Amino acid sequence: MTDTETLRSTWLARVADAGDAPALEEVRLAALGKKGEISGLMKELGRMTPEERQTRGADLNRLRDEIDTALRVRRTAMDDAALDARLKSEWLDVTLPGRPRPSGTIHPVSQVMDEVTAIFADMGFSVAEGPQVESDWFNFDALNIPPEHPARQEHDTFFMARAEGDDRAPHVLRTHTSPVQIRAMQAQGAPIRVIAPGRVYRMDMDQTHTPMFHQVEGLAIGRDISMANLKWTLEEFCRAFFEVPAVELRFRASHFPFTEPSAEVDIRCDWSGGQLKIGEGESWLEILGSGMVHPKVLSAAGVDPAEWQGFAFGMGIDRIAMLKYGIPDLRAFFESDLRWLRHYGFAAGDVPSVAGGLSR
Ligand code: 2NL
Repeated sequence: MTDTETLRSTWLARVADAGDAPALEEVRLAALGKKGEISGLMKELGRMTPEERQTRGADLNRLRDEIDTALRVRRTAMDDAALDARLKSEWLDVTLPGRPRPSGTIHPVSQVMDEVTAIFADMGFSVAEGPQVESDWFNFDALNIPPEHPARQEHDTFFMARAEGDDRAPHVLRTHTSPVQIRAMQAQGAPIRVIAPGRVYRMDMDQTHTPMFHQVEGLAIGRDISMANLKWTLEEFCRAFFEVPAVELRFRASHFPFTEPSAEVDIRCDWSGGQLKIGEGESWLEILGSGMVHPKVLSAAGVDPAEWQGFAFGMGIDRIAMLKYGIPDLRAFFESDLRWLRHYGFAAGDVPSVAGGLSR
């Protein structure tokens, strides 16, 4: 074996034997570094005769290149192996199903309340809230329901307790959200456009009544607001709420102490096929009560009836929720049955929008 061949097999063996990157670097320095063996041999070329130098120089150059290539190949193999190991240890199955996280749902009443609010907000109504425990005056007197008026009995009112010997009229759990609108008129005066959604209470419990239920009332007062404005507003609301291209409403003369004239409003519908369709068919469904605000109610709220007039309406949220979403039993609404809530509840992302926009 020639000297160069010995060198080659020695150094290539050392490259192959290097166990890791630092060991390989040591081999590189020992062979090709400034003080490395091959570099040392190359320095000796200067002392040779030109003939010797030609063959020896070429041999050493080739040897140096071979060792250099072997070092690079080994280095790349080491890097690849390290990457493979890392990829193996950090392997992640992105197709695995996520861990189930318990999540609640939006109650149909909350959903419908938000939908109703969005539609009326789009028509320029603001939202007002007020206390659920009301004074007798705000719940009744201000709404033209004086003491001894038969409507007081019809309201099946829950009364709060009074201290022994205190014979002022007891406070009540509000039987409607009208007091909220009385308060809004007192605070803001006219003109005003407001809706009052919220909980109301009546001592009643059967197939179609719960002692607590939800109502939304609306009020629009201006200088010349009429039944015509009421009709358009309610038609527009029903069209948007029930998400149908057109609705037909029927105004039936009625009586409420707080409105004059008063009308109950029915919507055209179809029950054939066991499923409710709004806007077509031969049936009528009562959905709300309404009328022109009674002058006495305006006066009680500090608004001059000689200068201002307007409409008001009230509807049951639970009832329109049942109609829109096909929920059969009212009492299940407030039983907090998780299976029911999951079935009829809404996802948090299911935010209401005004369906189809409003026609103007
Ligand atoms: C119904 C009937 C109605 C009103 C509520 C009202 C409020 C004020 C003044 C006058 Cl501040 N009226 N609200 C008017 C007519 C009917 O509700 O059947 N609700 C479920």
